[in-house]
Amino acid sequence: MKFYDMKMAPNPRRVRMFLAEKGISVESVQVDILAGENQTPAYLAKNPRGLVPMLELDDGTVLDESVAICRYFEELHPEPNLMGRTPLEKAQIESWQRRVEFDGVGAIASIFRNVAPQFAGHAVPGVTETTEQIPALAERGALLIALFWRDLDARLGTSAYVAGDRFTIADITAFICIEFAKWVKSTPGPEFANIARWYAEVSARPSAKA
Ligand SMILES: N[C@@H](CCC(=O)N[C@@H](CS)C(=O)NCC(=O)O)C(=O)O
Repeated sequence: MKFYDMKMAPNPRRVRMFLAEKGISVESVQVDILAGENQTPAYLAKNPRGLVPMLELDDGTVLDESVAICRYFEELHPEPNLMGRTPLEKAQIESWQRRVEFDGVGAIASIFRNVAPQFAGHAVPGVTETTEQIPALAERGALLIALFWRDLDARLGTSAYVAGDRFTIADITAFICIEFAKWVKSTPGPEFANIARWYAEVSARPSAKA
């Protein structure tokens, strides 16, 4: 199998961190988005969405969503568990993971993709047609991320980790969200002490360097 990765990009990093937590190593191929390598005919033939990460299995089957790739490895290598054991725990972790992905990563992506000069005319990831940047979407992203930091801080004031009392995929998504927020200078401020406590702990994990 091959993992199509881009060292700098946030979504592939989520999967790398997940694999590092599990101690799994997979052959990887770097895809340079800025050079358009995700939009070559060869790449689009494998993954018509033109996105990274992508996992290609030995029989040619492709998985093209970060969390689906994580799910695949979770099923193959259940321990250490990152996606839940009981029906309730699985549902709770999924709920937090999705919430962080949509409300947090989505807001930062909305800022980044609508202001970063390198994505002018290419505001929507993967789309080969021209998609212009819309500054108002960046403004709304800034509004939404402020609400998200407030909510995440409240959560981490009553919970050791994002989805409960142990580290899970929801923490990986939230950690990558903060790393991504650095690119657009939208990280949570020092008033969010609970996020700061949690971020220091997660940053100290070896997988944070993946
Ligand atoms: N929901 C997807 C999002 C993937 C995504 O947006 N990937 C970005 C890199 S972080 C990408 O491929 N961008 C390609 C582009 O900008 O054309 C996932 O989590 O796998």
